[in-house]
Amino acid sequence: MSTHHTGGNLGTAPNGNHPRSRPEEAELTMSSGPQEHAPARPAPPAPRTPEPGRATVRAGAATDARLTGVLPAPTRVRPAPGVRYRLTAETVIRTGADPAAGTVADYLATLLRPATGHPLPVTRADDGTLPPVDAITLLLDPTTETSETGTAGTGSAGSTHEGGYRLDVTGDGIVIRARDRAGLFHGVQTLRQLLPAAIESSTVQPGPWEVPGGEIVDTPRFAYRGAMLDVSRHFFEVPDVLRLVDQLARYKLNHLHLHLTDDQGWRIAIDSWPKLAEVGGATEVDGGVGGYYTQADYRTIVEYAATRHITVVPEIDLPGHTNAALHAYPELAPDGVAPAAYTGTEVGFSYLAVDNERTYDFVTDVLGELAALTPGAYLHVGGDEAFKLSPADYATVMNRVQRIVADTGRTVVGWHQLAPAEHVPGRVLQYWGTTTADEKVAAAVAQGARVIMSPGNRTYLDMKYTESTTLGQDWAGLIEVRTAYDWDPGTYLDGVPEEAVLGVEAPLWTETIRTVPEIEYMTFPRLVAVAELGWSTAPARDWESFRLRLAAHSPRWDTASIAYHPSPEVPWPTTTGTGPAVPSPRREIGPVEPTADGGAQPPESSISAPAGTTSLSRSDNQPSGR
Ligand code: TNX
Repeated sequence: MSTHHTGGNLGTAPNGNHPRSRPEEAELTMSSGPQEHAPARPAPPAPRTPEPGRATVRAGAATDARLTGVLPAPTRVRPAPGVRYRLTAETVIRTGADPAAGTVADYLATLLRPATGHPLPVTRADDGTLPPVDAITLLLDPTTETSETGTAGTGSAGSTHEGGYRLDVTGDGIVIRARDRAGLFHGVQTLRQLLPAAIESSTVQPGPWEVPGGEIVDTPRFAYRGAMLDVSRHFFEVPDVLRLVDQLARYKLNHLHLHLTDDQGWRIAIDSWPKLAEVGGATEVDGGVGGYYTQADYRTIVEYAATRHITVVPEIDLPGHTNAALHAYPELAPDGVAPAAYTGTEVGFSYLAVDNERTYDFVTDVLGELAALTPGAYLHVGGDEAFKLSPADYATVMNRVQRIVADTGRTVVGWHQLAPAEHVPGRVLQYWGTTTADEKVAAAVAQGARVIMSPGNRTYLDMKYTESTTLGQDWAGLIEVRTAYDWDPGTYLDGVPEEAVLGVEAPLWTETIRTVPEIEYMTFPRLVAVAELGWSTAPARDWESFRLRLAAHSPRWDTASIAYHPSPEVPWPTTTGTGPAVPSPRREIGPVEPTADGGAQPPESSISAPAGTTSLSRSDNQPSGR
């Protein structure tokens, strides 16, 4: 494609008109029996508009339904009907002797204390003995079996993959076991969903805090499960990014790709080239003031993400999408002349001088500083839409860029247009096409490249849900929840077998997105669909099951004030008339969760919508039949 046109009315916000629901899930009609793979078949299906008489079921049934409602669907769920553990003021959180479990235990305590009001002291069983009763126990155990023969382990990383866990709930207590800390952390996210939705409240709620009895054994299908935020087209402050990190963690995503540079703004301070951020970061789409992360800001994001077992993947988009850099340093421009700052939304017009050694000094310095700031394995170098460069010039510059990345010791990631550049060991192509065949990608895979699947018509979070979605674009199509869910990353692209698929990622481009509620509205529920594609294997991965689990899950978003698109494809719970759960975009927003060191974290700063942002009535904000 040569251009992308920005759809949507800038300056509008996905405000209000969200499905209204109780903060508790007791009215859901989902029920569960003692089935294996129960998430695949919760029955009977919840009606879209339950009649009043059907709207209430036993609280105990609601508790049981939570076990089969986990998102993303676990590998195996085995309910113990009628068994429950009740978290009380006496409950303690215990770890085994391995101190590494302590940070996860502290994190769990900070998640559970605000709503329960219980002290939940964290203790360590130095002698390695299991706690007797009334405890949540987190055990790091290298012998933990977290996969199921025949159902898991078909993914690229196999069944021994990092991040699996098992969770056992009996009347006496809860035990989470994992081989690694990521696994314990994922088990904690599952436990969180087994508690009533009121656990998401920041103030003390009455409870009771019952967890359904049973056993979950769970392991991820793919090693890489990610989301991308474009902070170039519109800049987002650190607390906004941390809030997104918390939301990725809920769904066991483990990579946050930050699109740090583009034509409209350079967003990361580079000490050796200071004008990149100072000059190149001073604007954004539609002429806002932009901004950039200091290196300390960037470290804050990286470290916060690490406490959530999320790896930051920084992207410097080369050799196109570089107008902001050329504006700051005209010596990098092919004609040596500084272009004006760019605040529009066209693509493909800018590129670095190919035959000028300063270009390679710049790339070496920038990627060197970024590598020093980034503990993760990947450096993303863009590579997309350099329309004005000949294939030969493109290959010249990107071959050198790939070698520069290799010299930093990192693994190169690029958008799939990088495929024709020479193969370097381990390199990763991010597929964002809208077809299911790409010969160049298949050829690169035959040479050993791996692929992150981000099909534009399935995973792009900036695509509109329907024609009437006010935000977003539609060049790759309209993406309702089922479209985002109903495909298989392991078989999607010709010539790219499952073994070559590193994982999945949902990118959010922000030409039309300016506020946190707007990010969330476009992200949810679609991000959860992509998370389940990355985590779950068939038969647990199933659309009918997924839409019911989403519906049952939504009171958590309401309680945590997370905005979402109330898709008519999902049978959301009935309303109780208490008013929209999602406040106006003018409200103050910070990270949604406490810090890992146990301290409750107030928002470090706040965001508010730009002047002129208005609420609107959106025809797609009301599911039909409500
Ligand atoms: C394509 S996806 C782009 C971005 C735009 C996006 C808008 C990709 C590698 N390039 O520059 O922001 O479409 O949907």
